[in-house]
Amino acid sequence: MSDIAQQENDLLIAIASAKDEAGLEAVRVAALGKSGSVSALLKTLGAMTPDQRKVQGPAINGLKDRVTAAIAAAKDALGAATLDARLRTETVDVTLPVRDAPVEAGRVHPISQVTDELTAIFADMGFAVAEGPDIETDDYNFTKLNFPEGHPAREMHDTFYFSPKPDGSRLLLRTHTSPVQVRTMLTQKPPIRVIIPGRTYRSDSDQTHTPMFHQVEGLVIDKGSHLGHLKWILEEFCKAFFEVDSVKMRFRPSFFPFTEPSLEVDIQCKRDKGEIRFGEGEDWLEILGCGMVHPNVLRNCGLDPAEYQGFAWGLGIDRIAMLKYGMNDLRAFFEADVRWLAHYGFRPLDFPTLAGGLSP
Ligand code: 2U9
Repeated sequence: MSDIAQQENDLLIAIASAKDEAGLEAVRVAALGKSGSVSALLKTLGAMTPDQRKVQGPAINGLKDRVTAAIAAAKDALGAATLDARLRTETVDVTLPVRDAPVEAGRVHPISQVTDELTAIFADMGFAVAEGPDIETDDYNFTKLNFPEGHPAREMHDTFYFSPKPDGSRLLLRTHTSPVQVRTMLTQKPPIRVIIPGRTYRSDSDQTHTPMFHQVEGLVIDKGSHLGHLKWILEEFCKAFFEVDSVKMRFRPSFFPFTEPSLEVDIQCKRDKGEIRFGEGEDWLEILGCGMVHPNVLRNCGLDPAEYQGFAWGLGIDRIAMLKYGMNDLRAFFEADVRWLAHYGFRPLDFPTLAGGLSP
């Protein structure tokens, strides 16, 4: 056997006997590396005569090509065997608990949670959600709602005004979500059943007031709607929201420019060591305001009070969130402290529904 044939034989045996990829790599370096045996043979070509090179060139290059191909094939085979071995030994325990994903770590703010809860309750009664701009005109925020020019009720709202325009008119940050009802009446034909949750603004700040706060207001306009309907809706809402079987409600006369008659509503509760429980007890807690839509407001919004009647109500979302979930300082709602949110926030996938339960 020639030297070249002998070397090929030895190398093919070494390649076939390599037990793993590291062993195979050692054979490759010993044959094809810079100081490898095949590389050494290739280097001898330079010192040969042209006739010798004609014979030895193809023989040595053929050796190099066959050894290279054999190493590549062995590498593929060893790789497949390694993968097989890993697949046989590595197992996944599908019964292990899932690690916290970002969606699990994040928390829903109590205001968003309570807004979702009350939207679910009113949607179940057939109400749609309406929205409108935070920046409003004096006309939609006050005039159409029967606040006469210079009326003290305008001052009571502690309004944030923008600088006057050249014509003297001033835009403002809406002081209630009521302008959205005005916009709804001006653009939709009755029957109307809407709720409007949203941001509202008044220049006021202490433990129970923040310059920006959240309201939800409701409006029903139809032929023949009356206070009995309103009382039923509010009672059903309170039972569903506070998750109790019965609530006692007390309706007291009040005044709002946009409703006549106007009423303030208390619900029965029990105060116990700083905790409030609903559906029991002998105490009363004011929860919302309501009334029949004032005929002037209906007329201002293009409706004939002889044909259509309506009722409306309004309540503070922040306040009912504090009551339901036992938070006592409203300012913490807006400080964006993730530790507070981790404590008081809600899990994002526990979306409130009437069927599945409102609160976790
Ligand atoms: C239209 C007609 C009537 C909405 C109403 C109240 C009574 C009310 C307050 C509760 C606490 C606001 O967040 S709060 O300070 N709201 O008492 N809101 S009736 O009445 C309307 C609204 C729009 C066109």
